[in-house]
Amino acid sequence: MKVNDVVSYDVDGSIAVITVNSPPVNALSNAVRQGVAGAIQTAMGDAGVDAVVLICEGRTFFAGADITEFGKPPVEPTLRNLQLIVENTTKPVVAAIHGTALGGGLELALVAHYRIAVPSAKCGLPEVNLGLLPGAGGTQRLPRIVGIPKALDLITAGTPVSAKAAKEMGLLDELATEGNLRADAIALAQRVLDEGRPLSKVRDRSEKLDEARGKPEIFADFRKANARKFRGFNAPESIIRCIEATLEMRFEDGMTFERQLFNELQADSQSAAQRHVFFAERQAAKVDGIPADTAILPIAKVGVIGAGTMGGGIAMNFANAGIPVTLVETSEEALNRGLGIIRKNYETTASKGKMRMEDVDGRMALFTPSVSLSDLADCDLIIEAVFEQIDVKRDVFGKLDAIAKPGAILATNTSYLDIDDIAAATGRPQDVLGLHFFSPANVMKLLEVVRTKDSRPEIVATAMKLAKTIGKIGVLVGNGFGFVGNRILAARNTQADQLVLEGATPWAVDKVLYDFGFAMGHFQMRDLVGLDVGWNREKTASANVREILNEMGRHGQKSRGGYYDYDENRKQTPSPIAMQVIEDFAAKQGIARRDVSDREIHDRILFAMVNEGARILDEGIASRASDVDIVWITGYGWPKYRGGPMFWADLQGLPVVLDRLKALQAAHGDAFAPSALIERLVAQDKGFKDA
Ligand code: 3H9
Repeated sequence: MKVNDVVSYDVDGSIAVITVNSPPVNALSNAVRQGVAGAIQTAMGDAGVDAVVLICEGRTFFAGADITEFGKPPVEPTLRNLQLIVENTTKPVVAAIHGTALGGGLELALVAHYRIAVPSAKCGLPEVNLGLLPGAGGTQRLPRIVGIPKALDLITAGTPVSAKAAKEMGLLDELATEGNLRADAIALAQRVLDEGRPLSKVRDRSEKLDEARGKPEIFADFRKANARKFRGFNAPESIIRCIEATLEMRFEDGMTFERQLFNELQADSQSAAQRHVFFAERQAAKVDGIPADTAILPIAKVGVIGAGTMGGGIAMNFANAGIPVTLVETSEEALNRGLGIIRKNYETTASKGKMRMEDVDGRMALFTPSVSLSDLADCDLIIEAVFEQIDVKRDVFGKLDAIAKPGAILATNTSYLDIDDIAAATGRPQDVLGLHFFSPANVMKLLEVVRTKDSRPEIVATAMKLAKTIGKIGVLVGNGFGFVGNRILAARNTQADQLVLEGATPWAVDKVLYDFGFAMGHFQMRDLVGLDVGWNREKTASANVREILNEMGRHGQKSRGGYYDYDENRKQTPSPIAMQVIEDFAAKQGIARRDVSDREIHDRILFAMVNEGARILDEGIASRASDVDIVWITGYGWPKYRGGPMFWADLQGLPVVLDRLKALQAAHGDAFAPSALIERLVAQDKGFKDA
């Protein structure tokens, strides 16, 4: 029997089965909550029903509250009221879980009297990733069922656990046979009835809480151990306070406290930013202008040219996804060095318990080393990661044109060069695109997929799909200097360099960015990456501070000196030598140094980035403002809780941004000339979100 469009009800023996089918992820929308509440009422009024199974169809159990309904007026029954209905039934309710029971979905399962899941299922409270805390009793019930230490880990990390782990920690009562969930859940409900088991309510349990009583150090230690990870984020501290409340308050008061802190987080700009990022990530995967039925090309074998840091890291991504890789270098020696580093990376991963040591050989077996480009003839995708120089790249592509099989995708990992120019070295520019990985390429999530004027839709669609296969967030960008990420970085570079010449110290610049929420400052990042990246030993001419530092052998962390000095443990201190170089260079340029305020550093750097992002958008190099945000969050450490540069600008209000840019232009020149897009949006009373 259909209760409404998304919920149905049927009876098997004396067990009622409530089935929810609300694609794509059975989020607990108004319709789902109303349907489930109606079905529970039907079961309670049905004299032939003794117990209830709550189960979902499609790919998953409830994936949580419906995020799209946040901020809208509540519709009854709210999730909490639905929970009261379920928890207080007079007939036992069994939650039957497959896929992922997440957030409000798991919180709903926690008010069922028993929980069963298939082994492939996962359970988690990921609200922290949205800048929230579980607001439907998760912070109060989870500690009562798994204990305080595990609840702290689970809720502040937000990472789901496997059904097996969930069973071991007491979150689940039983594991079902894969593919047999409905029948196993009905059987469990029947056993509960036959054995006269009680209507077990998690809220009434206290034994796991008792284990933690009198140990306040649990919370202090946890805060200390995670201080770095939680820095800047509001949600983790609110979560910890709610879990502390389980020891200090009665259940009902704990629920009120949780609600209060949830509401505070929900109203906060951090959560708005993190929810924006959630949808922006998914939006980035969608390619406008390419029909949904565009053929995805099979990628069964990949070739990577260059086994240096970048090439090796790129190659690992494919091996990690089980795709064989032919790795080409110019000499056996370079090849062996590259493969040695790859092996060492895997061994380190294994020693941390993140893969099995016995799997390292298997992973390595996916690599075919070669010193001949002709061995790439059978590859479906070939990625070039050689020296960043146009003639070198063109030469490689010219050779590939003669070797690669027809239809193979030819990709370059260039960071700045013109890919149309590279493609023109082949007779098949329609098969060429950019795959811009970020260092370390096996770790960083971002992949800029660069479409040229000729790239055919099939290779673009395939590259975007492939990004997901290898665990990356693919963002489609246009072919222009620095694409999206590095072009905005260039705008930041210009301002940061200029600021230190005018009077700021590199550490003052770094502190402003660190306090804004970046994991590290601008000059710290340069030192880490290496000042010599892109530096030309032959052509260097003391033309800027960076060149001079390089000429002095100060290449950054690896040479124990750059803008900072580093001790043997890579601990940094501001370098008086670098400072002297800056002052001397400023004098040579005739720049009179002055006091530069933190506000000036903040505004010049961040508004220059926003302005560049707007230009990129206006030129069509990025197709959505949210894509720019994703690039900077996943590739350059823009703090997630600030939603990316374009979201951040919208939050300030574009009229404010425009005024500030005009003031900066008057004081510091045309680098701040407002982008035409910002002028247009302000005139139309719109934000980047509407662009
Ligand atoms: C919460 O529960 C608060 C409560 O504690 C308190 C309340 C009082 N709502 O990721 P996918 C959409 S907070 C609305 O590509 P996958 C998503 O946008 C919530 N929509 O699939 C996408 O739409 P489209 C806590 C949602 O298979 C489509 O579903 N829960 C929601 O790779 C497919 O998504 C979470 O944070 C939602 N809750 O991964 C879980 N979830 O096709 C968030 C997804 O139009 N969700 N959509 O682009 C996930 O982690 C993943 O979606 C999931 C599936 C693992 C479930």
